[in-house]
Amino acid sequence: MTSIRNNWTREEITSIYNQPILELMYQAATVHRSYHTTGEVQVCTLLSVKTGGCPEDCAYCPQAARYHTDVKVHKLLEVQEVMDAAIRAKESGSTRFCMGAAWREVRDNKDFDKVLDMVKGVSTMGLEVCCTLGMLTEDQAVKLKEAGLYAYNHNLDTSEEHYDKIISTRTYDDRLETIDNVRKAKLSVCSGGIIGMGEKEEDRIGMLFTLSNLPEHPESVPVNALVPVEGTPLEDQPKVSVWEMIRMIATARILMPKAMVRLSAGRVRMNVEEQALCFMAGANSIFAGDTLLTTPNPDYVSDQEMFQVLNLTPRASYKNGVTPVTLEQIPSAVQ
Ligand code: SAM
Ligand code: DTB
Ligand code: SF4
Repeated sequence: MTSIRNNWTREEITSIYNQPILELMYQAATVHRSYHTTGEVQVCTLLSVKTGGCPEDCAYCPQAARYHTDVKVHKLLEVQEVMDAAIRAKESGSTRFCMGAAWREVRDNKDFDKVLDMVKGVSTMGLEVCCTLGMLTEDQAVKLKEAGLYAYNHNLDTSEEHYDKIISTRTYDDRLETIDNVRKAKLSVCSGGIIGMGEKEEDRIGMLFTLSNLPEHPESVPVNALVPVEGTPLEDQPKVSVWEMIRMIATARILMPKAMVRLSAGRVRMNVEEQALCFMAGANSIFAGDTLLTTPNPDYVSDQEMFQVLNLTPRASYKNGVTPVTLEQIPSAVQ
């Protein structure tokens, strides 16, 4: 087994990334096999619990209030609606349920209390519960943990150098600080990014450099291909090729061997053969369900067919040994 390292240099990452593609895939597949069960894929479901109207200016995002997109703005869902969606996700085979909110940051208000109730409810269903709610303080991260949250998603999205070309309303350091707060609360960290936003190859390498040199690697690394949405500044970006996705996934796999590398947004524009190459290159997680947060994703039937053709098996929840929370374990303050 290769060792886990947090001292990768840009030069090392560049030479891994730029290997001939078949060599890169072979190296990544070898690392993958020594750390994970081949053919096992984690199936996650996303739910947008608060949609649109976001004050941030992320150039890729259909939910930013300042861009005129077709996204239907929706206030925070009711706890029961979320519970029903989680039951459907579980019945369709997902083991992780991720709730997303179009917020800049979490505020200590009634909406946050409602999200804590959602987390409390979903975590007792045996699903790994994840949230992505924007910036968090350590105190808020602890409250989420106490409510039964398993993981928190907070993407770096791109390199530090490219960041201000994509977002001006927050900084890279803000992002890193939230990730640190999530770690301090002993939550599992999910952090990755998007390719296809006009960044250079050095930016993709730069993002992997930051992720793989965090004091602890994220347990999940989502690799998203930009979904260009009409009305956003990035609406006309060309489609990323499968080879670019493979290079990102394979390099992430080699740098962060234990992480779940998630083939995230963009699957809707990939055929089964292309997705197979991504699994070969070390991807071992997907989002299932016909919508991501607001944009389309492959439907249930086509994913079922893909799992059969590629002999993939869904990964069980809490496989790393952490057991699900039960109601008895939740401190009374949040019950
Ligand atoms: N507002 C919170 C935040 O920004 O952290 C949580 C929700 S935000 C929609 C979660 C992630 O979705 C972003 O960090 C970005 O990586 C991804 N995302 C948003 N729009 C996307 C798009 N058009 N294509 C690909 N990924 C996208
Ligand atoms: C992640 O990295 N990708 C997901 C999840 N984490 C939250 C979100 C993808 C969103 C794609 C655009 C949309 O559907 O709105
Ligand atoms: Fe808001 Fe998140 Fe979209 Fe940025 S990515 S506009 S913070 S919802």
